[in-house]
Amino acid sequence: MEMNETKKVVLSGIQPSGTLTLGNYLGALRNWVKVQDEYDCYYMLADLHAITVRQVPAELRQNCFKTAAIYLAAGIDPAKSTLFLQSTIPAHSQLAWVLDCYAMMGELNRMTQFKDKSSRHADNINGGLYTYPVLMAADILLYQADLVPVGSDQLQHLELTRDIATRFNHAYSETFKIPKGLTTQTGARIMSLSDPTKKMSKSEVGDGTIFMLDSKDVVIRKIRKAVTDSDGEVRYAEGKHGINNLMSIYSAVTGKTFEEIESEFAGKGYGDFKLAVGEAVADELAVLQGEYQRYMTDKAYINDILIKGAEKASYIARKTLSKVYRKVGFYDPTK
Ligand code: ATP
Ligand code: LTN
Repeated sequence: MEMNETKKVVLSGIQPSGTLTLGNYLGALRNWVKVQDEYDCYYMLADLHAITVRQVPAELRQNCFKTAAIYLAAGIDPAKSTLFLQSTIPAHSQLAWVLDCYAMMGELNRMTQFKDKSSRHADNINGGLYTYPVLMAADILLYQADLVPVGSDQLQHLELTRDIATRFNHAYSETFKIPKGLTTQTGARIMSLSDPTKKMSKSEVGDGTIFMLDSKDVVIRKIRKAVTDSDGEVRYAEGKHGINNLMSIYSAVTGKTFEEIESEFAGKGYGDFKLAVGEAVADELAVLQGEYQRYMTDKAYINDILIKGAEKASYIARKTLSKVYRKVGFYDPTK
């Protein structure tokens, strides 16, 4: 038996719908890197999901490549983890269709991301946006994933995935592993710097989002401008959304607890604190940005990783899909 067969399986993805943010990094990517040694990891670029919102084709293509370079620069090691583009494996779309027939309208109606995205893209409330979580369920269930490292905004989709899988298993027989989410204590939900009651997101325009490729100056400027309160004390407390968010960021990056941060900045103002947060974030990103530039010059290397990753992933995906096709009763004329 190969070592991998005994390891738990991890699967996750990020939409290549723009430049990745500090939220994507602290909520997801950084944790993907941490679990690579322990688990058999599959990390995809969720390009099928990305087209639920209008994309400029040339930009989407470029963002797919750039996001792959960011994965590698952040420390995803292709010798340990399998990297691939979702659209290169037809089984994702195929299983999604089957699972659509096991997902209830009432369940999909409750998804907060759908409600949020429909209000932000009122001119394009398409069917893909609605069935988005079912495609995500297909991504996860195809690989019989045990664990799914995501930010807390995705936990509702994960709960739906578990419900669909359980329903299918009960209707037929044990087919899918029931996955669990993997979130961290700090960093699971980074808020926008300009409106700390909203999630920081790739698609936000303005200075509320820190992008992983922002220069040190830009990072420091954005954090200096971050919305806070007039209390003036660096402490974690209900209602202090801006400061709580900066403390979470600082804690996630430095590993310091909230108590340690409070005593470090006791008697100091928000200005000093913001500068420290800005420097810590910029320093963490700087290392990765250097690596990113290096990978961006090596197209052949990245393409090769994505091709090899898809070969490995599709073998497993096809195995689950054919099991599902058999269980639902599709006739196979080759057998
Ligand atoms: P978009 O704005 O294009 O909808 P997004 O920035 O919300 O995108 P996704 O591709 O939807 O990013 O998310 C990828 C991963 O990053 C998911 O695991 C998600 O939970 C995590 N994530 C996204 N934003 C944050 C955030 N602000 N804090 C923590 N984790 C986040
Ligand atoms: N919907 C996720 C991206 C995503 C994903 C997945 C995450 C697509 N497929 C499978 C984990 C597992 C998001 O973050 N918006």
